[in-house]
Amino acid sequence: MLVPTTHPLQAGLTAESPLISAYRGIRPATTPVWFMRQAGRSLPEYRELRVGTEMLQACLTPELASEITLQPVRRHAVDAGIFFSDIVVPLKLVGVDVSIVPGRGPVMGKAVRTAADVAELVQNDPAQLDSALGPIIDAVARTVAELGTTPLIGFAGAPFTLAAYLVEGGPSKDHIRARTMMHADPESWAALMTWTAEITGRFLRAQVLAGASAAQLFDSWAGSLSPEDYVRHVAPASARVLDFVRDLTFEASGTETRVPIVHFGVGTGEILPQMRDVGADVVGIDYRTPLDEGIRRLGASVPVQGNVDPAMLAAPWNILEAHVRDVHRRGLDAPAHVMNLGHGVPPETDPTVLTRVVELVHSL
Ligand code: 1CP
Repeated sequence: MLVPTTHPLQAGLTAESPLISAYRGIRPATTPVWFMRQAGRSLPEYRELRVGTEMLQACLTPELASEITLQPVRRHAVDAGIFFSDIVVPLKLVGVDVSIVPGRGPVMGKAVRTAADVAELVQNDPAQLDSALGPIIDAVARTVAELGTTPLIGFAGAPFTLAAYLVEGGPSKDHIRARTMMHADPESWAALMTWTAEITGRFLRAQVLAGASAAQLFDSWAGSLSPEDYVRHVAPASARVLDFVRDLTFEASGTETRVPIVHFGVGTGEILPQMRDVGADVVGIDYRTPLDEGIRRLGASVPVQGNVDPAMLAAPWNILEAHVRDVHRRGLDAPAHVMNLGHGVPPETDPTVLTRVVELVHSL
């Protein structure tokens, strides 16, 4: 499906940006950099805007979501915006009782624990999401109009990470109940994975159609899975999510291309090749795996993103600087490298440090 000419990739605005070039495996002159959770509590201008508005309400208010997405791009001069939203937004939009509790994260009104719970949930037709995505499409369209030549990254949560919240009822450490359902009731598990893929895939597709130049799939909690469980019980659903964006093609600089797909999870050093194999172009590596080691595990042929340790952001500058230089050096083993953190920006981070990291990376 060829999409309209106004898309930033098709308009020639973002196709040759450092970020999109790197995601395509072409090393740009300067290393692109952005930060997971760059929008959010580390920014005083974000905290100010959010006063009196609940998190999910902010996500569904296009002017707010757009402004919050733009704040870190203006302040830090990062190479990409990441759409301000949350992985549970599509669940909310199909009527799942979910809220985001400050300081905690997504909490469900009712956990999905039994076969009957799953059967009830999946009765909810994923196709009805399409008519509820208006605020997301509006927010993305406004944002890309402001971003110009800076690409916007759209994102979605992978089925396993979403199921970890649905089954546990909220944040959990080892996602034990979700991993038990996978083995104790594989049929319900498969039904839950399929339904979740349909929901989250639609959310991702809408962002790409509305103007996102890249797509990142967050399987944040996949690191709690063995490689065997990942491949058997999770990977097919993640691949299904990516089918929702794989068929969208853009004519950029005379060639037909699709949006690059990035796949990231925390503690996933043991399943990096499996995460690429679901159909990712770029693999995000968390801070636990040295970047060059991650690149080696991926066969040295895959562009990578990562992996500054978020804990270093609060260390003295000379220590942080040495660490960023070290990550940059290790990243030279890949065809291309996008600098990022190994996970999200801690809320207490001094934002001037992030700006300084961007300046450093661009100077390397
Ligand atoms: O009150 C607040 O300010 C809420 C904090 C917050 C924010 C700013 C939450 C709750 N979500 C978000 C935005 C968000 N969520 C973004 C926006 C853009 C950016 O990165 O700048 C993104 C990409 C997400 C995605 C997300 N939500 C993930 C995947 C990325 C990751 O960090 O691993 C996950 C796991 C969530 C769930 C979630 N939402 C919020 C929290 C605190 C959590 C994690 C809870 C837990 O530990 O289980």
